[in-house]
Amino acid sequence: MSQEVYTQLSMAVIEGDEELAVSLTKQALDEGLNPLEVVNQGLTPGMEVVGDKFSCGEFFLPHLVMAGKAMQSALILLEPALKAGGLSRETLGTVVLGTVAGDIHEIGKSLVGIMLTANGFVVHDLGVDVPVSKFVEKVRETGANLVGLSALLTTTMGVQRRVIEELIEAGLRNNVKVMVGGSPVSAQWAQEIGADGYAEDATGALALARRLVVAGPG
Ligand code: B12
Repeated sequence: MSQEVYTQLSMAVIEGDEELAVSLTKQALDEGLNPLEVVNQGLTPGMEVVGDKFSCGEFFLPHLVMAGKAMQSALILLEPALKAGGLSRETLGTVVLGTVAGDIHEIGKSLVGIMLTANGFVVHDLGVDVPVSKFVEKVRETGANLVGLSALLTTTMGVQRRVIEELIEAGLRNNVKVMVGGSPVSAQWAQEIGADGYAEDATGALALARRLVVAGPG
């Protein structure tokens, strides 16, 4: 039965039908489905199709906007259940998170924030289109031990490198681990720019954050 709801949810995102995405998400929660599965098996596969259709010229910007709204509204509903499903009640670390300058993609970054918050991290989410200097200031202000940089565009990936350079310049790099993500980003890119790690999705981001914080500074 759950697979049917997931397929319908994917379709609702592909069609950019916010109302349907919201009502199906309510239904999924009422049926007691796992909220993370709703994200990973319903909403995200739909978004992948939207991206593919955009790449091949079948979809245009308004489709991305509508699909984005549908997924975001569904995520707002899922957020309390995702947070309640978290395991850790102790504070594991402090994270400064954001989508880098020039980039307004929000959904994946927010999902990473929800997963980290749910599992014991204090997250300072700076939002989207975040200037390099703002990441540095926030790390200094909060004494964060982790920075998460999201970039969804090949044209904004380079800003991740600039944040790392500015952290070095500010003398903060030895106190803070840097993790990077977003669809064009890879483990190889992370290594190339001197980040401490890369994760493909929000579950991976949580595992990585745990690993980096346990490893400690330096
Ligand atoms: C929805 C969407 C939009 C929406 C975003 C709405 C919103 N509020 O966020 C809007 C309409 C704003 C948009 C705009 C544009 N978009 Co757009 N967009 C997408 C789309 C279809 C889905 C992105 C998404 O939300 N996915 C769902 C989430 C859950 O997945 P995610 O973002 O990948 O995040 C996961 C992982 O990457 C990872 N992760 C993400 N961040 C981080 C951070 C850390 C630290 C870690 C560890 C992990 C991590 O975990 C997340 C959760 O699992 C993608 C397609 C794609 N395949 O990515 C295109 C895509 C990213 N967009 C694209 C483009 C070209 C654009 C525009 C330039 C279009 C235009 N002509 O204007 C503009 C750019 C605007 C800008 N300056 O930023 C291209 C980018 C091509 C490229 N390689 O550069 C893509 C790939 C589409 C395509 N196939 O061509 N877009």
